[in-house]
Amino acid sequence: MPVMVQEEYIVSGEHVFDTLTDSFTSAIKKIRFHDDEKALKKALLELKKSLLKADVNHKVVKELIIAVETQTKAAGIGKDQFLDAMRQSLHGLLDVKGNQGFVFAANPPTVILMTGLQGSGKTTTTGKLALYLKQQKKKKVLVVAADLQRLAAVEQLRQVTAAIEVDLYADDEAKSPVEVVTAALASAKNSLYDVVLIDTAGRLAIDEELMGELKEVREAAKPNEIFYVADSMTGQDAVRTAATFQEKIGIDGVILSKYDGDSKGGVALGIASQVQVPLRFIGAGEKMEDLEVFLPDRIVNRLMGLGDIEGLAERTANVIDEKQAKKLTQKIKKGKFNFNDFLEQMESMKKMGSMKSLIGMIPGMGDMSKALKDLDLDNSQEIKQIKAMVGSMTPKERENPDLLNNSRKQRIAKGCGMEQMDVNRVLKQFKNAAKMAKKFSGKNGMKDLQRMMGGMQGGGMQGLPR
Ligand SMILES: Nc1nc2c(ncn2[C@@H]2O[C@H](COP(=O)(O)OP(=O)(O)OP(=O)(O)O)[C@@H](O)[C@H]2O)c(=O)[nH]1
Ligand SMILES: [Mg+2]
Repeated sequence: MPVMVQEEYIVSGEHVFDTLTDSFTSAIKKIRFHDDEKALKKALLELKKSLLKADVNHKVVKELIIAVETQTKAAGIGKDQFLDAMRQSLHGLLDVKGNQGFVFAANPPTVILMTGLQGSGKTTTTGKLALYLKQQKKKKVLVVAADLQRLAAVEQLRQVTAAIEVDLYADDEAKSPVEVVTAALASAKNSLYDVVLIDTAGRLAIDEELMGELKEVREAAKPNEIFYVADSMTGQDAVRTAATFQEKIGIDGVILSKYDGDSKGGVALGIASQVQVPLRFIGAGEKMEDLEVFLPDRIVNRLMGLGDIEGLAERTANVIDEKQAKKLTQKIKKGKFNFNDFLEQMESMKKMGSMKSLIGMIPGMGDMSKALKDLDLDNSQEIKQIKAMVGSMTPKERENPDLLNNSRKQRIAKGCGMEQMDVNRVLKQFKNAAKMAKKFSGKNGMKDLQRMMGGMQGGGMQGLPR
């Protein structure tokens, strides 16, 4: 019996595992019939190629392919069996013994040593982690500037921590990182900090002298955990250096930075399976908000194109104000969504970090995220035009789009340097969007969205498709 391959089932989850997810699509499309050994072989070959292209280590690829083949055959060849086998094999690779996310020590402060090669993203990630702990976990965080190697390092950290309003311990006179760390910890205990994050100096390559320094800092700080920040753009090199750090000083978790770049998905699989240290967070952007907890389940789901509710929830929770969202729904219902609301929405979207990674997490929206890949809220032509138009409106016109008659439109067009025709077009689009929104504000539309946004604040997921 033919097995139909539903295209929409395999959405390409842009974001983290672009290449890998594409590989699923092409591989699975090739399996059309039960017991079609040839189709399975082709699918496996395709998968193998894509995994290698995604920079997954060849030994890991081999293991994965054998596991998928054996399991698919045992269950009877078919699309679903293939997907199940894939899911389980990926889990097998990503599930590593150890802590997940951030783990607090029984007796505060929880001390974390941030390590990694030069330029891997330690300082940026330290800031991101501090913001995460402050916003999502409501913790009092102290960041320690223990990089005395690079001249501007302390100043960089000063700017990072100032921007997110987190305390910094720095001492420009200090002679050694050990001195800074010792004093910082004493002060952290006195001032009852929950978490201390220590940013250390980078290493160009694994070098004995700096490794020695790191060991001294480790002795002085007695950290609860050592995090290794790996630049995912460096592919297999990241896996190798992580393994060396693990061997020389011992690491408890890996944070993958720069996952938004051209990094290939394989590095996550490589670190988990080859270094056997759990991935804890993923940094996917230069903004301080661009940090996500790494959960194997979440990544596997995203790989399989099922979306990522938890990741979405985490990001939206600190941006969307429930009351504000309710007010907005009311307005939309009454057809009163105006230009001020529009501008407000744009601002809160920007706060969420990059739109594309957010969209990719919504179930079934993976494909959309590809289309939106280049949508840049600051530089989109459309949004620029609307903003320019709104800038030329009087406060009354902003409140009430219906006021806009011909002569007002003419004035606005002049004010923002657009043709009246364009003003008409943009206005029409805006009205259509408001109409659509009104439609969705019915029983099952906006309400679900609202519940989704609201429910996320308390971490609840009521009413959401799983
Ligand atoms: N796109 C992107 N850029 C990042 C990310 N994380 C860090 N960066 C950038 O990478 C560069 C280096 O980051 P740093 O945080 O200074 O790296 P570091 O490891 O502290 O560097 P050293 O202190 O010199 O060892 C900066 O330009 C960051 O903005 C990320 O997740 N995405
Ligand atoms: Mg640094």
